[in-house]
Amino acid sequence: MSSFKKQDPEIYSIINDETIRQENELQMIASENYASKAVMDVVGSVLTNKYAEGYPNKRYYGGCEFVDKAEDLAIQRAKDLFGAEAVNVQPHSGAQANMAVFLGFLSPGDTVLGMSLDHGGHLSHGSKVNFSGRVYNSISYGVKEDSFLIDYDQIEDLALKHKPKLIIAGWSSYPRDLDYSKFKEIADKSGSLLLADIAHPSGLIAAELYSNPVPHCDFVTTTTHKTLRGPRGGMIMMKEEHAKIINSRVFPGTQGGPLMNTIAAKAVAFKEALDPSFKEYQSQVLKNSRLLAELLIENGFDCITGGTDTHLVLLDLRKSGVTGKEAEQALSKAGITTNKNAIPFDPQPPAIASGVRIGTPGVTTRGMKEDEIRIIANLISKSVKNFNDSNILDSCKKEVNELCSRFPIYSDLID
Ligand code: DSN
Repeated sequence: MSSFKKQDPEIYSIINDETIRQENELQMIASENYASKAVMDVVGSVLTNKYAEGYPNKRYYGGCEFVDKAEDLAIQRAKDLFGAEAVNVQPHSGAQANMAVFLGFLSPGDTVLGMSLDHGGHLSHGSKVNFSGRVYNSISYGVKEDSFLIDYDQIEDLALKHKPKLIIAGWSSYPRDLDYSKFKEIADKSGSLLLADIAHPSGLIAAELYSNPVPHCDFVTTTTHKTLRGPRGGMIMMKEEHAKIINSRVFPGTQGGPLMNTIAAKAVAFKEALDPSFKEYQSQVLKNSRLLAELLIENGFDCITGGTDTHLVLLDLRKSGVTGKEAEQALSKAGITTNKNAIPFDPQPPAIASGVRIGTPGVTTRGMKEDEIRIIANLISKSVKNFNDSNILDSCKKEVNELCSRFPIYSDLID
């Protein structure tokens, strides 16, 4: 990094500050992780200079002989990782991956059935403020009010009533496994195509610790930077029969030049994920999140669904007298980065929210295990319960800094 310190001291200093923040604080946003130095090096490589519109061996630019190999490797490794028939590694993000599916198989005004954002879905699954809910007729399913578990009967009723062209199985804040075979059964009954968005659990799926939707779905989209721990980006897996249309809707349908540096970094991350150590990592992510949920419940908090099958815990703060916003701010002052999150049937608006989403992928990448999760659970409890007490939050922050110093991650990148 020092190569540009003199040239642009302002940006240099901003990156240095951010590196210090990531090093000294506990990153517990469920959708974040710490990518390996190999992944980050490749993102910052000369591949960023290369235009490669098109696909391997069918490009609109010369000089693609090396980037072609990188893209082929990324595709092959993704197939090996998830058992997919066909893969497109070019989407710049998960939302763009979803957009390519919509553009490929739906016409404006067609009906799509996805999980409501309020109940843990994602913006690009039909939210009215997103292209998916503006261009298409979006219908939402949710969770049951008593258990906060997905209501498959409701999905079936809605599917049979509205005959959606596409059903989406996927979430950004639902802590439980999904029954993809049930989704497939419903999609078959209503004559719908089925898309699984595995942006959050894809790392767990690669490690065979969460159900794999690939055998059941027409399309499976994911981001590559959450539990999968690669560079920021997206990917689409699909049945071979859909590959031609999907490829043409990614490029030229929704994107121009692919980010070849990011695609090569995806290949690096997939190689890391194929290594047996990745399975151990994901298994620890799960042990950590389950223990965290258990300890927070022991400390008097409610967790949505009473626990987790994933890398995240969704705290329900309604009975704690603290809003999600207040909890997020208090945790931030204590050096623990999380995000306020709506809970299902939330009485608060999204900008305040009654929940906080807490994920274990980042701290587990740093090597933290059960002993450290015990410390973290206490720090979270203390911070949220004393959200207005700056002395207590300061002392929690000291403990967080001390804990982080025992599990360095990017310390050699700090100036
Ligand atoms: N924004 C991501 C998340 O935090 O879950 C989803 O795209």
